[in-house]
Amino acid sequence: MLLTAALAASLYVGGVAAHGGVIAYSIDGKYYDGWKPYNSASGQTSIQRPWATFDPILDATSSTLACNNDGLPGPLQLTASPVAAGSKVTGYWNTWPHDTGPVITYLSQCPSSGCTSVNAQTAKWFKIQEAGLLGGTVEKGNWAAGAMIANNNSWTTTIPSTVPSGHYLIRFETIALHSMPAQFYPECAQIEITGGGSLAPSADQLVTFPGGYKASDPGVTIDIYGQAAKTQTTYVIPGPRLYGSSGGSNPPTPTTTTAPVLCTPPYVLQDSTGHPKSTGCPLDSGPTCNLSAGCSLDSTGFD
Ligand SMILES: *[C@@H]1O[C@H](CO)[C@@H](O)[C@H](O)[C@H]1NC(C)=O
Ligand SMILES: *[C@@H]1O[C@H](CO)[C@@H](O)[C@H](O)[C@H]1NC(C)=O
Ligand SMILES: [Cu+2]
Repeated sequence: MLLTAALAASLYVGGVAAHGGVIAYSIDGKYYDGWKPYNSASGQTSIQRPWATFDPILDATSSTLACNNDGLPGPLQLTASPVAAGSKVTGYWNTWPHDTGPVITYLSQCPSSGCTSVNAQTAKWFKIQEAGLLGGTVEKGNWAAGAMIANNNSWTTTIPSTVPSGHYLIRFETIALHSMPAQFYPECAQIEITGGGSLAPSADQLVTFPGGYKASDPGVTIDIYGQAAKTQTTYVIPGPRLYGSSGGSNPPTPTTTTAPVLCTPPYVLQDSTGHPKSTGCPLDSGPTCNLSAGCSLDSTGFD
């Protein structure tokens, strides 16, 4: 009986090994175990919000996109505290199989009573770090997810020293682009930031999940095996403009410039942060839109 159970368990783990998520954190050198999706929920204590399965989310507008399924507070939910503003927070993934795609980190501020009462699906998130295509072409280049794998399946984000002190959810996400539709892997943890600054995110830097991404976002629809991917050297990371991108502590991600492209309605040209470009994209004239050059299907632009 025991042998059978052990064998079944090992087969099961093998079956889910192609996916996963953030399984642990370290914050300023202190290590925190994550939630264990395949263990009983009973008695589990973690700073991480519970999640149920290693499977990816395949819909950019899924109700579970904020903190995975179900992302509700655990019965014995913990919060990492204090986390000094400016701290380095590392997320550790299981042995990660998907080396094509971005890695993105968000924060969401909770009330002063803490995050445990907060429904992640209605929380407002801002992006504190993002990395996508680091070099080369979409088809064969180096992606942030590959760098994460190379770095012990881990990704380190610095809490901006400018964010106001308080309770936050921190959301690490990688999006795998090796198959279509794109695969979303978000997990969240609760932290309390101390010694922060006074730069609140602006309204255009805040999104909800679902809401922050669209199925039609170029960073979601991208075909890494298509003809355009052979020469394309840019990737539009989905989501809002980076927090503090005009003066925060995180240096802005280097942007690569592309030649102006004219887009016809209902297409608009987006910049590298997914916002409509204010110039170079007349809505009432121009040739057929070149989707591979960064045009998006949303005539109203982001938001
Ligand atoms: C690599 O990651 C594991 C967690 O998956 C962690 O326990 C270990 O300390 C890390 N190794 C280094 C050298 O950071
Ligand atoms: C579309 O844009 C891509 C990237 O800028 C470019 O390589 C390609 O030649 C363009 N295609 C057309 C038909 O203009
Ligand atoms: Cu997978």
